[in-house]
Amino acid sequence: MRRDTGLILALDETDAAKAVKIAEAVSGTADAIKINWPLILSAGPEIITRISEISDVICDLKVADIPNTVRLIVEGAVSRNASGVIVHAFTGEDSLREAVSAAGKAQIFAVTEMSHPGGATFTAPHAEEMTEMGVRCGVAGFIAPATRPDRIRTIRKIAGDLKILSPGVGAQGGSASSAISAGADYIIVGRTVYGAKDPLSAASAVRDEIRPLL
Ligand code: OMP
Repeated sequence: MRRDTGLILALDETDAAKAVKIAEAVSGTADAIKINWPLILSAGPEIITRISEISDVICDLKVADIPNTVRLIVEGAVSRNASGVIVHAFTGEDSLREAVSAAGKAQIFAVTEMSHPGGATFTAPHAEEMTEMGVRCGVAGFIAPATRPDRIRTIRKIAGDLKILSPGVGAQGGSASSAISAGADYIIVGRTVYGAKDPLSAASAVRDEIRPLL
């Protein structure tokens, strides 16, 4: 995945035609487009391949299962041309290793601490351990919360050179520049961009905010 702008668009738009239009408009300004269940459930899994014709695609399936099921899901995403897949780390080392193995050349990103308030209850107390485990398992990077930049700083110390992708900017209250300054490589932004009247100018505003910090 390139790092020209440091912006990843979270395309949680459920109208498939609108989603494709937004992807086309924003693709030059975002380094990748992240697709989650809302769009996959409304448009069908073919949307992964369709968006991959426009941009690198990260499939945010938040896979959390036994190793065999993890493999089947990751293979299903990669065979549709996903460049990356987001999985949960709390399932443990065997499931995480299986995800990395099933991904082949695609990249696995493991969730450490989630960005919403509930993320502080169960994920935060184990985020450091989950990051250490991710490093051992060979993941490409981690998801860490833009809503708590101090936690990005902590996770960065463990993650070393691995990527940190950080959601929670805008609609969830986090700041893009604070997350990048704390050690994130990419900012994941959804509603602030795809929900804007002009998604390209909203994406450009985030790009311009973080450009001096990359
Ligand atoms: P907005 O809040 O609309 O910017 O969207 C954030 C996107 O990042 C959504 O697609 C979430 O599912 C995703 N996300 C989080 O918000 N918090 C997390 O802790 C992890 C993710 C994620 O894995 O991408």
